[in-house]
Amino acid sequence: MSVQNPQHDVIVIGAGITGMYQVYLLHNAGLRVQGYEAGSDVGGTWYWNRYPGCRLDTESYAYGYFELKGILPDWQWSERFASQPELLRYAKRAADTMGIRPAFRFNTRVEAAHFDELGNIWRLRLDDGSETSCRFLVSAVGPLSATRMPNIPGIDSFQGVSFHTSRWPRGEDEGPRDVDFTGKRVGIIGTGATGVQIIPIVAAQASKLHVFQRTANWCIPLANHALTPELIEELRGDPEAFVDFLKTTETAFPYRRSRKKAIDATPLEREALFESLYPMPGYGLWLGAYRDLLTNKVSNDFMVEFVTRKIRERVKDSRIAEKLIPSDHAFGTRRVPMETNYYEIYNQDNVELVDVRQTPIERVTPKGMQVGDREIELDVLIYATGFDGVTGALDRIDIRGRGGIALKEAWADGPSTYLGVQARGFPNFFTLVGAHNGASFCNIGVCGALQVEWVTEMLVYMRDNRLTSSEPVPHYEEDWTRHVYDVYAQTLLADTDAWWVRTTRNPDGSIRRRALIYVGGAPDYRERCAKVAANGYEGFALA
Ligand code: NA7
Repeated sequence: MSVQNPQHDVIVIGAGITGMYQVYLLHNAGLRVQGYEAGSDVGGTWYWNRYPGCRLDTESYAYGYFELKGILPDWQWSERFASQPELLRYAKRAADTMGIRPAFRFNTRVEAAHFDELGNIWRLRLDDGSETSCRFLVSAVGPLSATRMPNIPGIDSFQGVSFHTSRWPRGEDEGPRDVDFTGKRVGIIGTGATGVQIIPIVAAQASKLHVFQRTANWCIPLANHALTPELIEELRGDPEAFVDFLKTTETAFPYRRSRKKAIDATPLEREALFESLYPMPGYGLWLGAYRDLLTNKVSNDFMVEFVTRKIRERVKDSRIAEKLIPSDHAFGTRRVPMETNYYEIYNQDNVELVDVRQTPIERVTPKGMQVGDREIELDVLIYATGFDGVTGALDRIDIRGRGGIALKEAWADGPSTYLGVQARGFPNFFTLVGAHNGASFCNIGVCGALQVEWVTEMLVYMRDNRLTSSEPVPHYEEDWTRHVYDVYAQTLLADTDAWWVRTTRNPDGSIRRRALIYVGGAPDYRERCAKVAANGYEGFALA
């Protein structure tokens, strides 16, 4: 392999919606681009997560960038919050329309990517043992794709059926393979967004469902409903204008926070606003209420008091209700799971909430779960235990930059990046919807695509100006990284564990949390990126 001539101009890892769009735009720009994808087809999140109940918690018509931008002009969403089969159909149709499948190699995992300093190229090793190379390496591996199995002794000894929600057995079409829970004793570990989606579905079928909860979450109603073209028109209007509106909101969800602070409202005003938002579809309560929700504990407590009351109203047994009320984090400081009849299932005789914070799981046994001195017998055990968030998928690839430094080591104390796009020591390596960039705490359908467009423009600029190397200037990276951590520290999120935080213990026992996302708002982020581009990619050393 010639050092000067890599096999490809650009390699994109991942064929989720972001990676698909990246390959499409780079190919259209005339670059030689190759994609690799571990799955057998496109779709990313919607390819892997096929558990029953899996669906969007973003409004479909706000998430569907390919439809909004005219790539799929005739696409018709059937529900306000689309289900996984519909989303996978959407991704596949978009792939067909963009014609990007031939540019991808499927069933292929990138195992290693090493930067060759002499040749200024990235050399990749694939899981079939073959090697390839590129000038620019773009990660589109997704912030929630590295499945996390819990470290519970005896996991392999279980003799029933068990799987992680994001490795659900695949059906022949776009959906999950049917697993019949009728008459079965089922255990589900985890009560995050995934657990809260699947639990009511299993509860409707199983003879007995044990929900193993470690941390209660603040859940609010999804209020999903069917959509017609007329309703979409009414809710959204002109697609172009709608994208422009989404770009002005903090997270590209179709909500704008009230300009008012909760502490400045009267109790009656607050109650009226919360009551009006609670039954509404989507994230109004989290993203559309008072603007000091995530910065002022007193204001947050008003919301906590309100949602607490709702949980108590919905769960009949007060002892169970108290267990379902979070006691360790403020409202909205972790992803708020969106639920459909979630709290009501705890009124059913066939459902038991097992508080594994109070009585920890000892081990998985051949017959079920040992919790304290009790063995709970199960036929099916479902791990809704989440992901190694944001950096997890990159940690699983042996990525080495200048001097053979591993990315995982370079980021051992938390990511250090410039704009969340590039990191010093890893020239020509770009991360989409990755650590510290504004697309990772956002409606990824839109923010991921906007980031793809920005990266495309940068790579085209480099090509047109005969530039073959890009790497952050140290002090720009330091300033950005400090800014990311500072902004995070000013919010109530800073005191809470979530998939977007890396939590470690200092030698003195104190807890250290490093944010993996940027919470300064998507408009702020894009404005910074646009300014950097307008100034000839200021802060990137281009050569
Ligand atoms: P999450 O939100 O990370 O939730 C994982 C859940 O699994 C959470 O309740 C965890 O409890 C629980 N968990 C993990 N390990 C264990 C062990 N060992 N014992 C008991 N419970 C455990 O992942 P999701 O898949 O639900 O959602 C991810 C995102 O996807 C979501 O935010 C949306 O953006 C889409 P913990 O809270 O850690 O105590």
